[in-house]
Amino acid sequence: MIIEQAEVIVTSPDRNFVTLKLTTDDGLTGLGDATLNGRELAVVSYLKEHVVPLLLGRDAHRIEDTWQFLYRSAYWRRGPVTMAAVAAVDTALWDIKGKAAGMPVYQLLGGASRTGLLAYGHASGKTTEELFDSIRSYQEQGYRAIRVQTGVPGLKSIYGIASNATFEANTGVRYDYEPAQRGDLPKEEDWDTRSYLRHVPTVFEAVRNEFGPEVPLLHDAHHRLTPVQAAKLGKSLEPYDLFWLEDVTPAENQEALRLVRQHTTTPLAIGEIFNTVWDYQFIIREQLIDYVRSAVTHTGGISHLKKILDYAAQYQIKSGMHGPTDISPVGMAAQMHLSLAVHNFGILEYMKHGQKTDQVFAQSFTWENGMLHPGDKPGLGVELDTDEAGRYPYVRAYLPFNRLADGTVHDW
Ligand code: GCO
Ligand code: MG
Repeated sequence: MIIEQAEVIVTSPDRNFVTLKLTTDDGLTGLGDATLNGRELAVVSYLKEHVVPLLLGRDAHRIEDTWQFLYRSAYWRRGPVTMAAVAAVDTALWDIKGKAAGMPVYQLLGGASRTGLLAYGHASGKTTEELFDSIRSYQEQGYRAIRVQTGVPGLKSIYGIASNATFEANTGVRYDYEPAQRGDLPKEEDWDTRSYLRHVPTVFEAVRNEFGPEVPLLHDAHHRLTPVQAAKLGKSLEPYDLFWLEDVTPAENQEALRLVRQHTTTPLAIGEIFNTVWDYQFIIREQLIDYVRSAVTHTGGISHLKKILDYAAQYQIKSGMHGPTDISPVGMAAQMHLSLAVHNFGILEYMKHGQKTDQVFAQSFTWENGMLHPGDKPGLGVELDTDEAGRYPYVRAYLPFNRLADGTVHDW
């Protein structure tokens, strides 16, 4: 079980993905996702230049020791680039251990705590009519829980809404599937908080009237509000009984959530851009959130996210792992195994990848009646077809950014 080979594979079937592939002297392979949307090549270089040389010759069984070694020996701790690189190594080692044991990774994490994983999909529409069609189509695909993102009158383009047909035809990309746009420069979007705060509650009222009280609804404010604006939004959405309201304030300031929490009983989710337990230390201890949004890919892997979730469990806080298209099939598989095993699972985001991606990554998870299951193949259950991956070289892509009407850059 000595690591003999470590390859960093970059491929861009429907979007960019970075995958670490480890091979041991007895021929076992393990995969880890290291995709950091819009900054992919920084992680490639971190892995290739600084991590791969440290891995060769190490015992692949020593997952915790390798994690601690990579985290502590760098001296420069934390940060999305470092933690995505550490995550890829950790995930690949769990994959290898599962294969060595002949067991799916969830068995090594304590076994299944449930039969399947509730997952939510992304409905969106510029108008209420388009939104309703989108919600219906997600329900037809079996989704039981649905995230609702809406256009705002006066704003041209906004986070989470499908691009228009012309854009889609020109680029082959639908915006609700992929916010990162291929091209040399990031796309500029516009933002107006007052219009947004006025409009969103009216949309949720319309959705509840049309689809009834049962369906779990979610919404992502994507870091754009001040604490008092966030509190106001949470309060105004209370009648519509959201499953969660996500990322209401910019994530750096954990204390902002105190004010939000004092004013609303709408459940709060945060953390997709956090990368260690230290980012959660205060908000979990003070019980300021209800769901941990971290993905395995961006939080140091299965080992570290499990520690965050065990800490969160003491406060009845549940998992709500980040599962957009920029988490690769390897990252999604890793978080399905972890989600199946931990007691405090809440929900999993599941956006579905494109066809080309599914050809590059052979997967063994199942999706039935709105529930995911990682499957029972040894390890993570994902294999990468390197020939197929080689057909799609890296394409530069950026996430968009926001400007207010007067030209000021705003949080995206
Ligand atoms: C979500 C996220 C994504 C992010 C994207 C950035 O809730 O799924 O907010 O849409 O914007 O993953 O890379
Ligand atoms: Mg989000």
